[in-house]
Amino acid sequence: MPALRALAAALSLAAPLLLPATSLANPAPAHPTPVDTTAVAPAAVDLTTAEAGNPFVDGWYADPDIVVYDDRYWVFPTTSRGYDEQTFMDAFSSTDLVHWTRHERVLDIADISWARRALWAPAPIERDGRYYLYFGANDIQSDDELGGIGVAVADRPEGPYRDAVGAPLIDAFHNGAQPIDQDVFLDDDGQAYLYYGGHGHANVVRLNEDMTSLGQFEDGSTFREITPENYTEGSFMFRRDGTYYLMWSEGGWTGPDYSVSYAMSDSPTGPFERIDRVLEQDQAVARGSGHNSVVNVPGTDIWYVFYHRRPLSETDGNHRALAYDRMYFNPDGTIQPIEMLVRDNFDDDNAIGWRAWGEGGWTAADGGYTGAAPGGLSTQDTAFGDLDYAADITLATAEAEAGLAFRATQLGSGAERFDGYHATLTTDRLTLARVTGGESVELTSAPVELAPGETVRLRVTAVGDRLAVHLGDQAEPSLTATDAEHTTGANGLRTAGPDGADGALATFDNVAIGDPEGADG
Ligand code: FUB
Repeated sequence: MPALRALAAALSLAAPLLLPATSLANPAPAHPTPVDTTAVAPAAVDLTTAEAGNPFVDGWYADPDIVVYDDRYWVFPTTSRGYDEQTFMDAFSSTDLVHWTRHERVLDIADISWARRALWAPAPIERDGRYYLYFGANDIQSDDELGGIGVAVADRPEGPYRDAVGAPLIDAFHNGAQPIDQDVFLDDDGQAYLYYGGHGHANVVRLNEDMTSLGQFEDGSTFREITPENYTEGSFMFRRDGTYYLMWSEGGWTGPDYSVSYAMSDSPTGPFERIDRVLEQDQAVARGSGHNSVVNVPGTDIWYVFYHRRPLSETDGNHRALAYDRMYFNPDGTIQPIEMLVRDNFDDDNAIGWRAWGEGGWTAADGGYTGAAPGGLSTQDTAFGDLDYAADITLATAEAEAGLAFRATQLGSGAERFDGYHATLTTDRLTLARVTGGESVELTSAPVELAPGETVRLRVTAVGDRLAVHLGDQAEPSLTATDAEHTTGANGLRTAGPDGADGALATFDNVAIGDPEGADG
């Protein structure tokens, strides 16, 4: 990887400082070797989060349930629209959790005689070569209404799924549980279970081997209440090292505080005592994080949690997007709090979640994100105050400038199209500037020597009023400033070019922003 050749580490240095080339190298690619799509098991994908960016697919979706079928990961979500428009379900598949293929309308109410609306929370499972998809429909509020939990079946993961029964499998309230939000779980002994329930109550039922009829427990009962403390809906069951984990959502799904908690048990039927909340909103990243599922990468102890969340600037309850993050366990089996990381390496050749401002076009291709003349800004929907923000930057021309915008507000409003700060590189200068009312004012700068086509990692830390800019992996900042004018806002990528410039100005890669742990501000 080409490197920055020299840098004057601070304005006070008269001569440029020579840096070791290795200090400016891009971080090693986070992705494992390419996926062999002929394999029968998926690649052992080992990622810290959706490193190609969350949301990992485009569109409003919710309640994602992930399953592994042969060499592919499959995600089946709810279509997040008004109830009357929730009449079909799409699915997404991937071999590497990076590149996703959309499979449209794998299930449609046209193929379910009793379903009218509110097609919710698909739960997939394969048994004996047949693919089952459990779903809720009609959002019934009483036993007088037609609807509940149904099951559809297909010969292939991508469907089409057809109603297997011709009627709901569960069509009434039992133990106070609304028949919605099912999850299907097949235990090692061959016994399958459905966990389900809304309106604050959860039940578990046994499924017979045909997967399309309900069994009974030893005591002759069909519906066993397992409601844990704080339960709202969205139950999910998985097993690790012989322990059964029940996860569920708490709070209201349209609100910011929707969240995920869990219990552990020696038995698939509980009791399930609430241990802790593990996933919730982050004021800097997203709100309403909930209704999750979990996948274990086969043959490993790598686990991911898939969930939906609401971007910070969205207020419509149905504006829910799909995300995943890594899930880690403590030695005693308890689950560590899940961190919603913000990364984008553009390896999926898209920029979902980014919004461009200004006239310059932005293109995600060849694993990078390129801003074109006349320049502009592209932001993520975040609100970081204290932050540690970095990206690899490659200037396309000797006249281009490119950098990181942070604590950006008033987006699209002024000549600079935001208020906030930016750290910007040209081929001969590194500048830290404050933007207010569309006017950019330099706080500090230093000379650099950078050639078009060279890639350098630019990193900004901000802790309160202490701002610092680093080049490469240098411990000591190249620029520092103290400024308290802007306290929080979005992170963005910024380009500018001379009048009359044409074409690409700069390409960005490996974007990462988070809390400034250990940042020296
Ligand atoms: O997406 C429809 C409903 O919203 C789900 O069934 C609930 O869990 C909530 O996520």
